[in-house]
Amino acid sequence: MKYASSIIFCVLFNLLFVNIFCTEESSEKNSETESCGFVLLPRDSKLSAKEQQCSSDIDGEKDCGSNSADKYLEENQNLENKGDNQWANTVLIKGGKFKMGTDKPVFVADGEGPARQVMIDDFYLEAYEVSNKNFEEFVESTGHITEAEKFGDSFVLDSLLSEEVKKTISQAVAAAPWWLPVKGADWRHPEGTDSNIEERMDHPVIHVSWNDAVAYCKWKGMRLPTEAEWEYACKSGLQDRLFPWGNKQMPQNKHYMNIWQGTFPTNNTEEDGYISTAPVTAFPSTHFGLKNIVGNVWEWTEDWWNTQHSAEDQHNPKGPKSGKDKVKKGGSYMCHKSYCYRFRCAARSQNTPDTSAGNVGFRCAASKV
Ligand SMILES: *[C@@H]1O[C@H](CO)[C@@H](O)[C@H](O)[C@H]1NC(C)=O
Ligand SMILES: [Ca+2]
Ligand SMILES: [Ca+2]
Repeated sequence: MKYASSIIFCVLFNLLFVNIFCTEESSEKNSETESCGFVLLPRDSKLSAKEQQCSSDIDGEKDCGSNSADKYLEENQNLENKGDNQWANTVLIKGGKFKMGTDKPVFVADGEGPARQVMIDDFYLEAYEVSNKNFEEFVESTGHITEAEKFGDSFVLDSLLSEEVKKTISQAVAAAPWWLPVKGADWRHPEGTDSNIEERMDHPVIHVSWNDAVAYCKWKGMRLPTEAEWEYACKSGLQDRLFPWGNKQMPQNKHYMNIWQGTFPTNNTEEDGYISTAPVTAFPSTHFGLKNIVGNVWEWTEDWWNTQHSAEDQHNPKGPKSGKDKVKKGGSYMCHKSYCYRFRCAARSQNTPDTSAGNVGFRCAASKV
């Protein structure tokens, strides 16, 4: 019972969280999964309650055999295996069949299920999230102006802001008051005008919208991965596992990704070494040679968001023809199992294509011709 209620509670709480960007549109929406009506729930009581109720361990399953996850990850790196690939730091993901989604969804309303058989063709995927350095090259060569720069603000986690910047902010996101719309926050100024990226050129670029991500990938002669490709890459050829290395969040009690340790949103104990973003090269590579595919920053995918999926077999599915939100995958440094257990490969979330925030980035893909 405790398990069931904690799941339900987490679902509710997470709906609050994932929908924070659309508070203005709440009146237009009516279905539960899309609604931002959850902003009406009092948040204070939820916070303390979820900490108690959502803490039960839902890893649930045995890990992937007795082999060390480390060994599995390191032995199978194929970063060197570039083949006929023209892009640096890109891996060839050999296609195959896999189970997309899960029949054991944590967040039913997110459309994590049902599990369905999906066939993926060979494709290329960048081994790393796109870094500030990469993005700077793009901006210097194209003059691209990001949507955060056009709008003049972007969302930043409150605890990362200076007191000076905090003082200037009068509004917060009702359902998620730790998100603050910060004037002047953009990819070069991740925490607003008094911040910069000088020491973070190897960190993932943030405050980039889906539209910005598409422009970058086009410039590289690439594209965003489909959700199916992304998830196939994340699952590393494993059947029905939570993470790229198996089912344990922390094999051998070691950190394999940049997420949140401590109590969200008040106390980040930084046990994995990072309070915010980590370099795109941090943490072990997955079986397919990818870094930070889960954690660090969320990654935009090509697909429009919906939560109803056919259980039929599919070949290179591309999601719905149209929609309002785009799918993002992998979770971020802000995710804690207690409220955003979305650093699992099958987990998903969404934002409008013009949304930007301090925990969303991307990596590019390309078809194998
Ligand atoms: C944060 O959590 C850690 C570990 O539980 C604790 O030792 C520390 O005192 C907490 N810090 C704050 C500011 O609450
Ligand atoms: Ca961290
Ligand atoms: Ca990531």
